Amino acid sequence: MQPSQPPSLIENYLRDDVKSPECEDLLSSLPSEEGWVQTSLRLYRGFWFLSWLLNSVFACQNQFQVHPSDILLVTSPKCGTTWLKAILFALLNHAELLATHLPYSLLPRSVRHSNCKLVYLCRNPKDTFISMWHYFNKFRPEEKGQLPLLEGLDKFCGGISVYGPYWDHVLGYHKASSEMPEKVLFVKYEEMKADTSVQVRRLADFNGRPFNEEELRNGTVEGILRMCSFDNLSASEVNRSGKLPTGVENKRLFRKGEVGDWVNYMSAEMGERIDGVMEEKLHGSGLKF
Ligand code: PAP
Repeated sequence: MQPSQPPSLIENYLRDDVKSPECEDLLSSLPSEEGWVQTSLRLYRGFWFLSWLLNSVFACQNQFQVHPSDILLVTSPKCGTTWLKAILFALLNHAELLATHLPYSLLPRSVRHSNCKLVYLCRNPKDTFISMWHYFNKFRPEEKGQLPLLEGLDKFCGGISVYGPYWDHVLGYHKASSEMPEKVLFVKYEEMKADTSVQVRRLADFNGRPFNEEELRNGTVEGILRMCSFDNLSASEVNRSGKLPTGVENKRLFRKGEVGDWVNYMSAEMGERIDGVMEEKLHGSGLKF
């Protein structure tokens, strides 16, 4: 007999019935919306989740115990997790690194109340939206075709995206970083692209392991930049042919890695719609994209 395999991420995207009896009642009481692929999204404490992932969210909230020396990488989907994970992995001398998309308000208690550090990476919402649209289209069944871009835009601007509303995700960590800068480092993808070297040194300082004179002289920073560059990571064998434990092919995580790619897909008016929503939602926060 074949041991039963857990469903792959792709299979999960196509089914809606992965629930434990314990949370079935809770799940069915949550507001629901049609998702970007095939399965529905559920609104849980102000954020939209893939139905089949909520079990793991509950388990993580209830059981995850962080170690005070842990560093957690947090992102909203498609903001550059893969890139920053590689950089932090190099900075931490190849230590295991935890990464999550959970909103700040839904982080396990042990994370919020311990001395562990969080690095939060966000990205211009227009590029995030386009990256997300491409990514989820890859999981849609052939008969459904691509999600029409305008339909995706309506969802994104209405806050209905995985771990969205996007603005609430970003605002949660922006506020936490303003209040506890020693605990939460707030980083923008665009700043990383503009001067990766400066940001890598900022990350090292935040992690409490600044580069020493010798490392600065012998090109350690430049080595990390080269190793973690889009070209190098996307060309590596493991990323061309490997898969994540979820079943997603690593190559799906590398598309273009550029700033401003949204102009190749959206009209100026569509871009202004996202700008308008973000301006309204971020008003008074001091955060701008
Ligand atoms: P995830 O949410 O599925 O984990 P994540 O890694 O956060 O995805 O984001 C993927 C984006 O980061 C892709 O952007 P794009 O669709 O606009 O191209 C991907 O190309 C980009 N990316 C991946 N690696 C790098 C890198 N080394 N440098 C810059 N951007 C990168």
